[in-house]
Amino acid sequence: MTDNVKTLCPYCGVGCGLEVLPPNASSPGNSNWKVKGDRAHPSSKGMVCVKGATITESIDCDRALYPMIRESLDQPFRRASWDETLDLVASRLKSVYEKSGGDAVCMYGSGQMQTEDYYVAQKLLKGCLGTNNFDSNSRLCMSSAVAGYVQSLGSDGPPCCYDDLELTDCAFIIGANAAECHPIVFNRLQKHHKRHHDVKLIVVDPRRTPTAEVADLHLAIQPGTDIDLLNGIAYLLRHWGEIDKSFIDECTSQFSDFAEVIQHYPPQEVAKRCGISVADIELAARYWSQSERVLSLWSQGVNQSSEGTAKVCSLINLHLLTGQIGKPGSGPFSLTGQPNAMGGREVGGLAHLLPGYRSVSNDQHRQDLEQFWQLPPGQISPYPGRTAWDIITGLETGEVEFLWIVATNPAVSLPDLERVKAALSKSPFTICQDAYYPTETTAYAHVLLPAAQWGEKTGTMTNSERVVTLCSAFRPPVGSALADWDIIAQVAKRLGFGDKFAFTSSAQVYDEFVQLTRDRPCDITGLSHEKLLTEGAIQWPCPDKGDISPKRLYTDLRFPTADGRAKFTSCHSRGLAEPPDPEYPFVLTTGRLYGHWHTQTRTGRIDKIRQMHPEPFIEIHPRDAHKLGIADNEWVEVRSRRGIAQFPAKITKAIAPNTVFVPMHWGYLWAEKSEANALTHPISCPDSLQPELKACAVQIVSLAVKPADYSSVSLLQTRS
Ligand SMILES: Nc1nc2c(c(=O)[nH]1)N[C@H]1C(S)=C(S)[C@@H](COP(=O)(O)OP(=O)(O)OC[C@H]3O[C@@H](n4cnc5c(=O)[nH]c(N)nc54)[C@H](O)[C@@H]3O)O[C@H]1N2
Ligand SMILES: Nc1nc2c(c(=O)[nH]1)N[C@H]1C(S)=C(S)[C@@H](COP(=O)(O)OP(=O)(O)OC[C@H]3O[C@@H](n4cnc5c(=O)[nH]c(N)nc54)[C@H](O)[C@@H]3O)O[C@H]1N2
Ligand code: SF4
Ligand SMILES: [Mo]
Repeated sequence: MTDNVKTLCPYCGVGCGLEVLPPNASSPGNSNWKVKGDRAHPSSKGMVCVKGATITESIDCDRALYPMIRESLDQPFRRASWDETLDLVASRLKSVYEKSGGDAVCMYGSGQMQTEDYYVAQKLLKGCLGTNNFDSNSRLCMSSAVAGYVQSLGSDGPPCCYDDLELTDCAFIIGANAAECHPIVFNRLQKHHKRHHDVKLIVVDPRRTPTAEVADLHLAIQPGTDIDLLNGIAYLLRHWGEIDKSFIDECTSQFSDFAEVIQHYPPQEVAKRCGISVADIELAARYWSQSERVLSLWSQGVNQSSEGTAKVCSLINLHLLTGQIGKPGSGPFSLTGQPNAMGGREVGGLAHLLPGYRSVSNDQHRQDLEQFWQLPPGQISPYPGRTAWDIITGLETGEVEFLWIVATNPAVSLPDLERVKAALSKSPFTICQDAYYPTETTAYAHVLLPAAQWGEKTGTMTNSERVVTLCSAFRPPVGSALADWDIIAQVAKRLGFGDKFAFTSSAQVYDEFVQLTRDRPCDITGLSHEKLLTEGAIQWPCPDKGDISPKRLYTDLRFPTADGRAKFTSCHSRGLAEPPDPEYPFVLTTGRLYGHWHTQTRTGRIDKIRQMHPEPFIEIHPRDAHKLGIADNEWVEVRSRRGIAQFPAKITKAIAPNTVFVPMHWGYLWAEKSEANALTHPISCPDSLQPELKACAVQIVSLAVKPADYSSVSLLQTRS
């Protein structure tokens, strides 16, 4: 291939279009593929951040090249052929299924799978095997946003689009560090903010992040007090009469319950609970009331909480109270984390969902799927399958006997890691299907399946603003790696479902899937690989018949609920699941850095990015450091009820007092005793079942010097 190839950045949910340029024949020695932003892409208009710009530098480092198998975890892997490996996987799955039923089988996937990969997995697990035990790392990421949208608006699906970033009068960013985590979304917003002095930017975050740095108002609330703040703003708006009465009357339900709840949030009370001033709460409410168009943006500071869904609903309540939805420049806009977290939702990639924004608990929805997949009536289970954490507890009890992990690295990213690792060690049979080797999780696998990754397979992904982009292959897979959908389909064929998995290309998989979206909120019956290739990225809804759809959802102010009205879902604040106490006096929060992507399988192998973020660290407020007698760069041990970790201290006013911050990126392969999740707990939101990865109680002890046995390993250094 010699022409430039258009594709999508495979990192974050912003979904920037990329153009890949073939290695330059005229400059020998430079054999790398290069990328640049695709100016024609509607979401990013040619912009990229450091991660997108350096993506090709990692595509040949430490790849998983061949299938590998071993009898038990204490043995070395041996290379095997695809035939031998797939036969082993299929026969093991079959014997577990026959002995213990479908519920002993689990697949744990990822928002980094393409839509086609996801679809084939849903058809095999939820359809043919009749188990809903497919969950993905979106459980740790977007499931509170999904549950909140469904409860408040009747359906999942962010109603806004990126053009709203340039049309808003007030951006309310809560629990998101967009400058580092959604850089191109943030660029667009920041340009608009700079250009128009009357446009306001409010940031709610216990840390003074680069996002908060440029805000007109930074509300550095104590972790877990978001609902207090949101209800407090609602209290003031109502008190001042700054609410949209006709919108409330005509387009919403349950307002009186909400009015009752917010009465309990007067500003003095809220200020005390949140640890901010009354004046700042009033200013935030003023910005809301004085702005014609308010756009709120959120991510994990809201979702990763034991009251995540309630936080999302409380935020949407503010939009309903002020009629800030369904019009340009306004609305509640969740920023999706992974490149295809949205596609995963379309295709039903969580344990309670089915393709086409359907739910396993809905009789009609199951019937739709059973007919479409030509399965016997009653084949699909009406009960949600195991969530990510339930898979771990299922390994503990022995109920899970077959675990297939695809495109995620749970030995770093799940909470309470010691428990996770102990459970994985007990697993009778684990498959790790990854593009890289080793990862922290491959140590717990019996079978390694090498996956073709970005650039080596063609498929689709959907970004935060519902834009679907075709990610085209531009080079063959390394070694004998295969596309994820193909691997899953080959196992399905060996299980006797050949007629249902006779796909010969991912384009065929897509054609089948889109039929399942007909007349659903995420209707994409008008899309195909061919169309996306010739016309470029396209936003949904995109039906194959009827009018061109609007860029925004709910512009007619009708909502997909039973009565067509959006619902006020009133919630009281419950606070943190594990609040600090005298023994564990600090709240640990965790998150991301600009250059690194999650568990570093790619960014850890890129020099430029390693130089940007060479080592893990812990942020501590100067007041707390003083009390603990800790100087900048001194080593500390952080202990929670579940585990320990050690870091050099970074003493900074950027973190609120009583709160400390650790980045999530360092698993045990990259630095010793530096895992944020050694400390976190698995308690989750009762509605979304998303764990509270953003807060746990810890104590901090000075070590003064670097522990003698510490090594910031780096795979690259140890291997070269
Ligand atoms: N550079 C980079 N970008 C990424 C990723 C990456 O790994 N690296 N990953 C992608 C993915 S999958 C995701 S999900 C997104 C995540 O994107 P974000 O959610 O923006 O990122 P985080 O750093 O996890 O958390 C955001 C902020 O939540 C704050 N926070 C903690 N507790 C609370 C609280 O109780 N209330 C409030 N209001 N805020 C709180 C933290 O201080 C933190 O600054 O990023 C995506 N983009
Ligand atoms: N403490 C704490 N923990 C967190 C979070 C937090 O904020 N704090 N955030 C949570 C969130 S929001 C998320 S999204 C998760 C992310 O956590 P993970 O999903 O565990 O992180 P990644 O490093 O992105 O793992 C993706 C894996 O897929 C592999 N891969 C890449 N491309 C392909 C492909 O095409 N096919 C296959 N089969 N494999 C591929 C990569 O090599 C990598 O091993 O972490 C969660 N955990
Ligand atoms: S903003 Fe996100 S999608 Fe865009 S280049 Fe950066 S990591 Fe990739
Ligand atoms: Mo995420």
